[in-house]
Amino acid sequence: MSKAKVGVSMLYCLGESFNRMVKRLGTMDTKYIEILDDGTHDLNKTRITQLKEAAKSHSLTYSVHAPFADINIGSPIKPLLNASLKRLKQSLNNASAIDAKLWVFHPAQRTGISQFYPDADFKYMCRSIEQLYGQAEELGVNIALENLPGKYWFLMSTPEEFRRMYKETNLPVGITLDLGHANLEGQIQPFINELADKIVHIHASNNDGSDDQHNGVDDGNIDYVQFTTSLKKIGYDKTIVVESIPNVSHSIARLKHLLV
Ligand SMILES: [Mn+2]
Repeated sequence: MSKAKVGVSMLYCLGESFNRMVKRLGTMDTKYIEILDDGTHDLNKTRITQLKEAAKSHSLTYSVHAPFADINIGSPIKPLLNASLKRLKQSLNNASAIDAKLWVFHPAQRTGISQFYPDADFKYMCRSIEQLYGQAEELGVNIALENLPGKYWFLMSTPEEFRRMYKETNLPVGITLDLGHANLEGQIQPFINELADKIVHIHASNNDGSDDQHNGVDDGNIDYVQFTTSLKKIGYDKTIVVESIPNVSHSIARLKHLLV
């Protein structure tokens, strides 16, 4: 029986040097690695070569998390929107260069002036998704949009918003279900119930429901016993990546255990 593949995001070591992160790759308790193309770990030619070598020596399968710091695919400010798209397209090229199986990106964030232009951010976001999807298709990279919490001003916190995006773009963009984000909105079960066939990737961490704390999977009010049971029920056989900051190896072991 095919089952979910447990991976890990290298987000937790973003504060270290890129070279130190690369050295860790062969020592993780999984071959499914999510590389964060952001901050001081932004990818370039040299780093792409390093990652390809690591993948070859350790038989790693990569996904890439797009940059998200100061990026907004729904910005109403044209030059800033263009700057976001330029950086994201570069990241798509990077994902293709390291043979990443998936590229994960964040939705639009409302701004201080959004209230004056009702719905504009959603529409800009849909146009941006079309552009990114077009380039991803040319490169042969799969892309998946992540749910983010509404409480931090992001769009796409509910299944309804994903359905609307599908209606407006008519594109088969996948969903990365971030459990920490969904927990802040009480939306874990709704996503599983309503959009199971669209979920191609999962981010796993835990929190107490008040903030996106990125705790290890046992530290918070997300019930991972219940969640992994429902994953098995829907026959989920794709990746579930630990995106906690502390307790990374414990979280990997725990998920592997629960998903047996
Ligand atoms: Mn995430």
